Amino acid sequence: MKKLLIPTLLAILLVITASLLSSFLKKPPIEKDPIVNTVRPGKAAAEKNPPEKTIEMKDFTFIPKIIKVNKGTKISWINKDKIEHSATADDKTFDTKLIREGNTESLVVTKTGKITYHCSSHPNMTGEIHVE
Ligand SMILES: [Cu+2]
Repeated sequence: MKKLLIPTLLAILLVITASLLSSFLKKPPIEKDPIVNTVRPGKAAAEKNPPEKTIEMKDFTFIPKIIKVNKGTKISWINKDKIEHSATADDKTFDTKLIREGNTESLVVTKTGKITYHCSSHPNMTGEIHVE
């Protein structure tokens, strides 16, 4: 009888462990926080319509030359010169490529910090974006 005790105890322990484990694994997923669900559509909408800033390319100048924006802002460059200009980040993180007269190129800034940029055709044509 004594010889059977240990294997029996082990078997019981195994059954308990297994049932605990399976009940843990079968646990339904935690219900989604309703706050998250109500926030989500608004957040998605905000991403679709981010705040916007427009920079003109006029007379070989970015106007305004320096802008301060919040992270997530959409920045658009519109070329008002007859000659093509680009907005090319000095560190190459972005490049609108050459923009023709009357055309616009946009991007959304996703990182904070200072971005300096220039026109690829006219290196003296420079601008700065300060992202907060
Ligand atoms: Cu240019």
